[in-house]
This record gives sequence, structure tokens and C-alpha cells, in this order.
Amino acid sequence: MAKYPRIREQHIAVFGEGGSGKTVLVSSFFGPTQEGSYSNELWDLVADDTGQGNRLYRNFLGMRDRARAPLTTRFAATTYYFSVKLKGGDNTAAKKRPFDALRLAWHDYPGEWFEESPSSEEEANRRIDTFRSLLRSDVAFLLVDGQKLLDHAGEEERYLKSLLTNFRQGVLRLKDDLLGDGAPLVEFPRIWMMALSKADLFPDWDVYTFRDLVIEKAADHIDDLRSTLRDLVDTPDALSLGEDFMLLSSAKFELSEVGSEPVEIDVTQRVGLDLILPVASMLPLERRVQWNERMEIPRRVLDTVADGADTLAAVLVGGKAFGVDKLAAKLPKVGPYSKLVFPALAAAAKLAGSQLRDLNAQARKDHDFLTATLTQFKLDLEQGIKDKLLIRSLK
Ligand SMILES: Nc1nc2c(ncn2[C@@H]2O[C@H](COP(=O)(O)OP(=O)(O)OP(=O)(O)O)[C@@H](O)[C@H]2O)c(=O)[nH]1
Ligand SMILES: [Mg+2]
Repeated sequence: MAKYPRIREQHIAVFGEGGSGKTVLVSSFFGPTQEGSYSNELWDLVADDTGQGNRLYRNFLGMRDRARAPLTTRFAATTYYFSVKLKGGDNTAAKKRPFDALRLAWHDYPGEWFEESPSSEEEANRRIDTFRSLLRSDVAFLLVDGQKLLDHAGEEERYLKSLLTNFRQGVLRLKDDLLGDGAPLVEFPRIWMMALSKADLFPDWDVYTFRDLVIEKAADHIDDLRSTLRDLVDTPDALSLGEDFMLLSSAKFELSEVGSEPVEIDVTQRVGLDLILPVASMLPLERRVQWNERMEIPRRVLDTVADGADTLAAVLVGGKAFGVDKLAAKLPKVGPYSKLVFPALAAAAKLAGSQLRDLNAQARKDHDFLTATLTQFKLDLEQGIKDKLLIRSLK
């Protein structure tokens, strides 16, 4: 019997208005992993539901082979379930590892839900259910539509204001239903990553260009949205919005003329997609440590900031390098916050540079695919920062 759950679940919440690129993003995240030419030494990505996987892959093929983007999402949300299946399931390292698969639940829904009122009671309920599922993730990606920024060149504040205000009003409309008994939410995305979608439209930009524009033109509206989100949650200080930024492009869309159908969609030119998993799984662990060092956070909140962070930390520092190799066995699942856990989390969160690269190389050599994957995620984050695709909060 496995001592730990063998599957870890991770939700991916992408918030974005109609046409901002949500469905293309999920298609472009999954599609390339199914191509014959794809290879990943550490894990395979599989869709848990074959039909769903095929529909996503068809979206991708439509783009790749026929320059056709998927249709607007209407009426209903879909949650795509993927599993990141680690390789080497039967080797010795695998027998000891706390989990074999990372299960991703990626929620896609019609963006118009944030812009238009529901047409029926039933639809209103569906929206609330979807929103609740979205709120189960640790990180929320808030898409800023690159095409709309371009359409508003010189007066970007108008678009940014409407985006942030619409979203804030959408949250306010749902507030009563979300809070139910009035108690603030403990489980809530604590990291709100502002992501520029369609970044291929701005070949000269790096993430700093994007961040500076957003702050310059919309700092007040970010503040307003932040206070609305803070009103929903337990321990509102444990919430970041307007601190983390990234660039995303699902493919390079070549248009013949402005506003026309694409003539070519180059799905091999993608930006930031490989950062989604590292951001979703590693950033919460790091943030949890940063916050815990800075402020008092109740255990019930900490536990939801990065579900299973203890397990991840144990994997990362499980090696003898830190003299905490027995730690994994000792990590409590419940009960008082052990003095032992925090150092392990902190050590895991702070792994960086050459130490991280050494651990990764060693894990690959040992065919310890879990440690290799998690250290790789951290290396990917470092690379994303170096490449100016990602800004992560230092607070
Ligand atoms: N240049 C560029 N265009 C993109 C990109 N991703 C999406 N688009 C364009 O944006 C359109 C809308 O993308 P979708 O993914 O369908 O948008 P959505 O957010 O799912 O929209 P709804 O389903 O209506 O909520 C696509 O048809 C493309 O024309 C991208 O990475 N780069
Ligand atoms: Mg869609």
C-alpha cells in the first residue's frame, strides 16, 4: 500500500474575456504533446478522457494544418483532466516516491460569462459552479488580451479599465453565492498572475514592457480589484495581485490584413506555455514560504496556499544534501504545524542556481523522475525570469 496518495491534483484557472485566447491556450498546451515528434524524457501528458483529449487535439490540428482557430466557447464550461505521468513507474526510485502522476484540472468556459448576464436560472447556477471550481486553484491566470491592447494602442487604459472593472463586477455579482454563510473563503487562488495573451503581436516586448504598461495605465483598477478579492478571503494579506506577470503566446498567427482570418498559424512558435506547469505547481510553494516568513498565517490557510506543499518539499529536499533525508517520513498530514516542516519547505523553496542544477542532474542520472521533474520546474522558472517572460513577486 502506498503511504501517500499516488496522485496529486492541481487546478488551472484561466480568467479571460471572450476571445482572449483561453481555448486556444489549452489546445496549444496539450496538442504538441500528442504529436509524433514530441518527446519528453521525464513525463507524458495524457488526457484522462479520450474523447475530450481528441477534441482538444482536433482544435490543435485545425490550427496546425488548416490555419483554423477553435470556435468560441458557448453555453457550457468544460473541465479538461490531464495527467502528467512520470516515467520510470517500476524503478526503485519510483517505489519510494510520494506520487506518480500530477493530475491537472483545467477549466475552460465561455468568456462572455463575465460580460453578459445569465439568460436563465439554470445558466446562473452553472456559472457559479464553474467559478467555484476555478477558485480551487492556487494560481489564477488573468489574461490581458494582446489583440485588444493593440486595438487600443495609445489609449490602452480604456481597455484595461474595462477588463478589470468587468471582472471585478463579475466577482461582486457572485459574491453572495460564493460566500454562502458569510464566512470568508479559505481556499482561494492566492496568486493572481497577470498574463499577456497573444504576445506574438508584440515581438519587441518583454514582460517588463507589459508590466510597466499595466501599472502605468491601470494601477488604480488593479487596486480596486485587489480589494474586492481581499474582501472574499480569510487572511487577505496572503494574496498577490499586480505583483506577478508573464507573457503567453499559443502560436504565431499570421493575418493577411488586419481583422481577417489567419492565413497561417505557426504552432511551433509558442511563448510561455512551458511555464504554466512550473508556475502552477512551484510558485505557490515559494509564496507560502515567503508569506510565512513575513506574517502570521493560520495553518488552515497555509495548507490551502499550496495543497501538498509538504509533499513537494519532501521530494525536493529529500536527498541527503540537506541532512533532512528522514524528513519525508516524518511530515505530518494533520495536527500542529511541525517545526520540522517549515525548514524543509523553506529549503525547497529556496533551492536555486547551481545547487538546483546539481540536484536535477543527479536525479536524472538516478532515474528519479519525480525529483527530476520538480527540480526541472524550478529551473524552468529561473529560465523564464532570465528570459524576461516572467516576473515573480519577491514579497
Ligand atoms: N496572435 C494570436 N492570436 C491568438 C492567440 N490565441 C488566440 N488568438 C486569437 O484569438 C481568438 C480567440 O481565441 P479563443 O481561444 O477562442 O478565445 P477564448 O478566450 O476561448 O474565447 P471564448 O471561448 O469566447 O471565451 C482566436 O480565434 C485567435 O484568432 C495567440 O496566441 N496569438
Ligand atoms: Mg473559448
